[in-house]
Amino acid sequence: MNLSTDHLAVRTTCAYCGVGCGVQATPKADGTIAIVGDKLHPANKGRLCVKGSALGETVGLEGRLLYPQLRDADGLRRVSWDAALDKVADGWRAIIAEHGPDAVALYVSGQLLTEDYYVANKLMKGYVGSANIDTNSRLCMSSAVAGYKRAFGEDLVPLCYDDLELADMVVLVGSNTAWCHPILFQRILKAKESRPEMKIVVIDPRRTATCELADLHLPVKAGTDVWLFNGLLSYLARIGAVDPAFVGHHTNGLDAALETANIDCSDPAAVAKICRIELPVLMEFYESFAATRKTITAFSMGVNQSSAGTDKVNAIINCHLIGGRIGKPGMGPFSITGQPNAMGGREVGGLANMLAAHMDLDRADHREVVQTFWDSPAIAAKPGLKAVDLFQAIEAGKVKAVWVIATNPMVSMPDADQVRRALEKCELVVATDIMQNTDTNAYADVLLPALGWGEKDGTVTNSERRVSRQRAFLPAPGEALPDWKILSLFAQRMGFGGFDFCGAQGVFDEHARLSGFRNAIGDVPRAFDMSGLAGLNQREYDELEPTQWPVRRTASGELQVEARLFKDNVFAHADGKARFIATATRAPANAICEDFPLTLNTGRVRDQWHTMTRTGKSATLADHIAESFVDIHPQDALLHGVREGELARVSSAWGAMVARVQHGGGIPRGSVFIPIHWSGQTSSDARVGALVNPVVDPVSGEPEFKHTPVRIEQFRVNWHGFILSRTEMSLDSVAHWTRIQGREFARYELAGRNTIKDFGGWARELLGVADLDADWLEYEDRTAGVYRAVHVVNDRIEQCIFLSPRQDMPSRAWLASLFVKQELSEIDRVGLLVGMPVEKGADTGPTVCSCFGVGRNTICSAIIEKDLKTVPEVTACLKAGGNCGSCVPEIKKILVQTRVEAEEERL
Ligand SMILES: Nc1nc2c(c(=O)[nH]1)N[C@H]1C(S)=C(S)[C@@H](COP(=O)(O)OP(=O)(O)OC[C@H]3O[C@@H](n4cnc5c(=O)[nH]c(N)nc54)[C@H](O)[C@@H]3O)O[C@H]1N2
Ligand SMILES: Nc1nc2c(c(=O)[nH]1)N[C@H]1C(S)=C(S)[C@@H](COP(=O)(O)OP(=O)(O)OC[C@H]3O[C@@H](n4cnc5c(=O)[nH]c(N)nc54)[C@H](O)[C@@H]3O)O[C@H]1N2
Ligand code: SF4
Ligand SMILES: [Mo]
Repeated sequence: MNLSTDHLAVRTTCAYCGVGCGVQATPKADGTIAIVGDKLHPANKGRLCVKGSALGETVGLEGRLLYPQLRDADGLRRVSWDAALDKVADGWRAIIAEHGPDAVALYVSGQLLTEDYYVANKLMKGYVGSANIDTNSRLCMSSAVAGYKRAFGEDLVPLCYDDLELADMVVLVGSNTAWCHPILFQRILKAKESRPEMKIVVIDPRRTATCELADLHLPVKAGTDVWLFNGLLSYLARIGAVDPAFVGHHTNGLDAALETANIDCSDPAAVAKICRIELPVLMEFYESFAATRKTITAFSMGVNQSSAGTDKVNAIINCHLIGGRIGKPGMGPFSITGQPNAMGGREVGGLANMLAAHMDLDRADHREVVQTFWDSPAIAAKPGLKAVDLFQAIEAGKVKAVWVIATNPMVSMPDADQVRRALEKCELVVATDIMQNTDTNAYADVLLPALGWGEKDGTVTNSERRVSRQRAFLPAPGEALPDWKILSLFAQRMGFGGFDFCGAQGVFDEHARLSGFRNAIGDVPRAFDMSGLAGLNQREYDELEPTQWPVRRTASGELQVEARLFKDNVFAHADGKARFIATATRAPANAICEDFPLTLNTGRVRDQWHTMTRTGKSATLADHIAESFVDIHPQDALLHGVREGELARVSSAWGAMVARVQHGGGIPRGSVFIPIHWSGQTSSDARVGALVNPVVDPVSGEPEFKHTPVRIEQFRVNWHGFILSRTEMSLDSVAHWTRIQGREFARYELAGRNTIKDFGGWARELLGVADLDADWLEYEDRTAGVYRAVHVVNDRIEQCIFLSPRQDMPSRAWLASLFVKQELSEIDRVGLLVGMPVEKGADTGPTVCSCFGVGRNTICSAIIEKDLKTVPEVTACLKAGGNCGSCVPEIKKILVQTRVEAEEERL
């Protein structure tokens, strides 16, 4: 019998980052999903990073929100779609009637498909008649959008990915590309392998994994990028590295920008001092930039998420304009987008200050175009509330209903405890999500179930303006519906016409038509033009190949695509010219002080996605970094009385959290780094958003996520411990816990403040093992305060618990390996009692290569025993690093460390 399911393979697009890799998903006969990279997709050409490779582990229905629910005094209860949507529509109608359309709001997400996003925007701006729709892209891309608009007149990312391979120098600013955009990073590395003279520069206060393979790292002092790039502009002008023809014919404003830059950035020595970069390193960067025509400056959240974010973006663009490094292959300022559809959101005008199809809210002619096209009863005439202002207006009672879609603001907003206060106060909170339990859903009055990745259909646009199809390969679970459909059903209930779409294809068609509708009114045509994709029928839409915009049809019907913008040096401002923007330097909004002497920097880790509602389901992805941590310089740790491996409480003027102290080796003195991923679902108190300063950039409204003054102190506990359990636990009684997904079990890291008198009784109660006849192995050393117990059912390990006053606990990797065994051996039982593996090599150490599950100990032993010297040798020996390559920078670091340590031992 032929059990092959290859004929079921569906080509779709990854659910995660803005690289937008093509994925081929094949449902298997055993119910699992095989995931491989799509060789035909131009973004990744068959490669996938570890998150993409693990997509199959995240599509299960555990924890899914499957039915509409309403909250009443007794909690949530399941209701019909009709009842749920009536509740929302009645609520909105009453609030609008009494308080006007600005008393309601949508808060949406760059993880919506373009079709969903389009309908949300049309609903608010054209029918409700308010621009109170903002998106989590405010927290992400809004500074880049504002910077591009100021410079070019339209939000246009001029490059394509191929340019990264054509460049002679790639400058990565505030971007941990190796971890956050792994496939782009690998494309850059591959290019460098074949052209070693290609230079990679990283500008980041931390020495990140991205730095491991860079030629030059500028550990810029957080928040000082404007000084750095103003200094570069000043230097380029001074040495005559200027393209006078380009500047003269195609730009405005150089003199003013230079004058501003020269105020405090004309002396490289002074810039070096402010930016805390050694002068020779700074000069090497300046000289290389001047000498290299084909230069790309790619930037991400270290630039955007700042109270000077928009100025940082323009300071970078200025340096490209002065030498005409734009519009040609291999050069330009490149904003790397975060979410899978950050760009689609920009196309439909998802931000509160934008109109659809790259048109402007504040232009009457644009409003007229959009309203005419929509034939809508209203058109929002003034910008709506930006994310931070929106939640403040909710708390102040000005906005009385909010509908949150595909984002988790209780975790991801700055001053996240303020979001809680706002949601508690809000009259009507609606949340559309794919998961039942999220920190935000806990405050919703109405929960609406959406289709998730693998079930829904539509398009996303990646960082290089490439539109790709996400295609369904799984049946719709429960009563979940596509987001565009939920919004359309709601709109119809509100009595609005214009929402009877036949399907995602119908929405896409309308979006594509609007982009071409009276595109050239007034002045320069808008570059955002997808009119070439208008009129696709269902089959053509289903078969749509990844396509970049602008895309138009020639007179003979051929598709005409532009991979790069500004080839002819025509920009989108009315005069066709680009603008230099004068960017005056200013320090981050809140300075450190006696009470809060350290700067908190926040960001991502390699194997988790945002608030972990999806990646948190994968045991493969949990292996790399299991718990939240606070990375701190060893000298600062000493100064503040915290120790590596122990828990610390970090607090700011806004809130507090607890995480484990680590010395990652890449953090400068005076700052700490904490990842953003842990929520109330995965840990008792590791929500870093609660600490973050809600100050925003004055132009873009983007919060300063990378620069909050904090202090750190010991989090005192009496005991440490952990549990591995096949059943889920509730640990409210424990002072600090983190839940980590394992294979066939959940792991809980614990720390307690209580004094345990009766270990056995306490452990049995916590694990719920009341039966005294249960197969229960136990060891207790009262005086040392050490306790361990194992609950065995049918010779398989069911649960285990280990407690100690110190951090001297057995290897979790070893214990995890026992959970996949059908039967425990005698040697395993002995090991469990003595608290360590009896067999050599059983403890593989923390996972480095998630794809092949290779641990650090295994890699270190192989390096010593087999005398391995290079990453390819490690890969040949252990496979580690041979699939997605995301761990290559870490293997390289381990190689260096292990060989240095071995050498020291030999001497
Ligand atoms: N693994 C993983 N990948 C992701 C995501 C994820 O959750 N997990 N999320 C996606 C999303 S939505 C986004 S927006 C992107 C974000 O991608 P990145 O922007 O690459 O990621 P971050 O870790 O937020 O921050 C980048 C770096 O900015 C540095 N930085 C902090 N302050 C400054 C500064 O003042 N100047 C400079 N030059 N650098 C500074 C930080 O030290 C950090 O290393 O990642 C996308 N990809
Ligand atoms: N401290 C700090 N905070 C940050 C950042 C930082 O660097 N530091 N970065 C910011 C950035 S750049 C970003 S992009 C945000 C991200 O922050 P969020 O958007 O809040 O994070 P996610 O976990 O991606 O939330 C997505 C939600 O949508 C749900 N979901 C998934 N698919 C679907 C779907 O198809 N339909 C619907 N309706 N729901 C779905 C998920 O279950 C999840 O609850 O975080 C921001 N917050
Ligand atoms: S780089 Fe990784 S997370 Fe990003 S789209 Fe590609 S496979 Fe997905
Ligand atoms: Mo983002």
